Amino acid sequence: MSFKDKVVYQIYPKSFNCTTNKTHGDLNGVIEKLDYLKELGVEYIWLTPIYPSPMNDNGYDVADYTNINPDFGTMEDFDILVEEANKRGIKLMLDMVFNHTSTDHIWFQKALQGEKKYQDYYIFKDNNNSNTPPTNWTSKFGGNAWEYIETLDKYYLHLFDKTQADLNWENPELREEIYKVANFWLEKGVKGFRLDVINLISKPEKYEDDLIGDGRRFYTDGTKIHQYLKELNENTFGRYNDVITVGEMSSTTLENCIKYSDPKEKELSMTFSFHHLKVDYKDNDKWSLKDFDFLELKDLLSTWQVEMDKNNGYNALFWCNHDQPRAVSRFGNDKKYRLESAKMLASTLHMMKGTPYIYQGEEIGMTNAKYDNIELYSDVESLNYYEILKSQGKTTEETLHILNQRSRDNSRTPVQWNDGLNGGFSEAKPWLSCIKNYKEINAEKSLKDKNSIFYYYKKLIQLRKDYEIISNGSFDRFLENHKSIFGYKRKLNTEELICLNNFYEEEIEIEIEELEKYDILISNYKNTNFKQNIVKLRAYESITLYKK
Ligand code: TEU
Repeated sequence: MSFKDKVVYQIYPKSFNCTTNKTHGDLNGVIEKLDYLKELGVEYIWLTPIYPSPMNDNGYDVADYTNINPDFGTMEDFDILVEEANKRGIKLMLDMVFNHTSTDHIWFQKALQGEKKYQDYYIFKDNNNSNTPPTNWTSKFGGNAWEYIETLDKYYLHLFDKTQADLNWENPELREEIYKVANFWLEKGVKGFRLDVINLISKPEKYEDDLIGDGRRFYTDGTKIHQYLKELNENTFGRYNDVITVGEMSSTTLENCIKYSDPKEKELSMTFSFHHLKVDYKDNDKWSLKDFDFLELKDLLSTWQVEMDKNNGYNALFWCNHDQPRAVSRFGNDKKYRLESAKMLASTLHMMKGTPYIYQGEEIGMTNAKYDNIELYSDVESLNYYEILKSQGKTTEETLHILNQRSRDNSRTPVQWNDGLNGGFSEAKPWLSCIKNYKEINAEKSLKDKNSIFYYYKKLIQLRKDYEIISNGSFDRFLENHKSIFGYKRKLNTEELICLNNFYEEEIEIEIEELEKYDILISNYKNTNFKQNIVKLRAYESITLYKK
């Protein structure tokens, strides 16, 4: 089954659409918007976790893998969602959080009560009267990665929040439990999985302090990771020929991603990697700001395009998700050139080889929340880092300025459906405040305007289905060292495609040989500015040329 001409839409249910006038979205809210998604043309939706959870990390702290969080609805609602989506040619992908569970999970609760069987599902280490954590590793959300349990006189590992305990994949019994979970959902008609931080599941044999880093080098792409993925594949989704999988790979390498996604390795269909989304981290630190390094961005994306292709790997393509700030606010201009830059970013990504992912609201050009008060933030990571940054001596103002750009809440705000109360999300006050610009930026308005970002995405999605060169052509760097244009060429037999994207305001002229032989496949300005062999690119202009 080929999925390479299809596009995935990511839904963060808590913020997508509410049908009960509560503070958060629900599964019926997704059902209600299926026609909207069909109109857009996406053929998969990925739902971030919908399982029972204390929601300390908005569902990534799973308390029960095979049920539905009552806040989102019932199992019956879920079955109806699968059925209704199917009717519209849309398949469902679920988020599988297999690196850790919530500490509310029955397995962890039994471990706490002293049951050895369940202690071995997690990573517990004896205190041995030392009263210091087993290693100095830091949690991804700040602070030490070990939590002490007095009644057991043991520590357990949590690479994320302290209510997210890491699972012990060394234990075959645990692995069997995980297969059961995956098979449960496959039997329900789920056609894809997004595997949360899956490259962190293989922990080292020996636990030691990291004297040069935060510990990640000991557990990222760990020694048994490929073996675990092969076994997971063989025992679950590998038994189907129409199920796709994408692994979220934290701080990974190209070599590993090639292996994760090479079909002959029988691991996963594709991988998310994040190097291109760190080009604005000063000294590789998320909480330290700098302007994005455009040449580095181009080089990273191009290298992954070329190398994955050459070696039989396959990329998932994305700018946005629920952990990232909005791309239009980050790499574009979310004020004067919001329309142009949102479309330009869309073309840059959608003309590449790989499977594009659209994160809810991206298709209407939603912006960062940029809350000006810490009270408005909700994310556990943001709240932790607010304290950490302040304790390092930053002022409240400086700290908020950083959160304005880096907080995961920037993209978790309710989807802006119309210009009514709370952007049409709910009549109740949403769990996370709506961005005030919903009167200007909303789906209803986008649907009425043929020139909107929505219809631009719709066209990109259709082009991928109509032109094999987009899903299958080779990728060649073009204008590699240009300081404001991201250009590349794609080739398939005699066909050729040239994608030109101006990432800045300043007008630029580019020479294209035999320009007259090309047609314009898509562009974000009404008229083009061609003179003989010269293409003039205005602020954030994007043009894709095509030759048979
Ligand atoms: O995210 C993994 C992850 O490490 C990052 O995206 C992280 O949020 C960021 O680097 C911190 O700066 C996944 C999920 O997408 C995320 O929402 C969860 O919080 C996390 O795993 C834990 O399950």
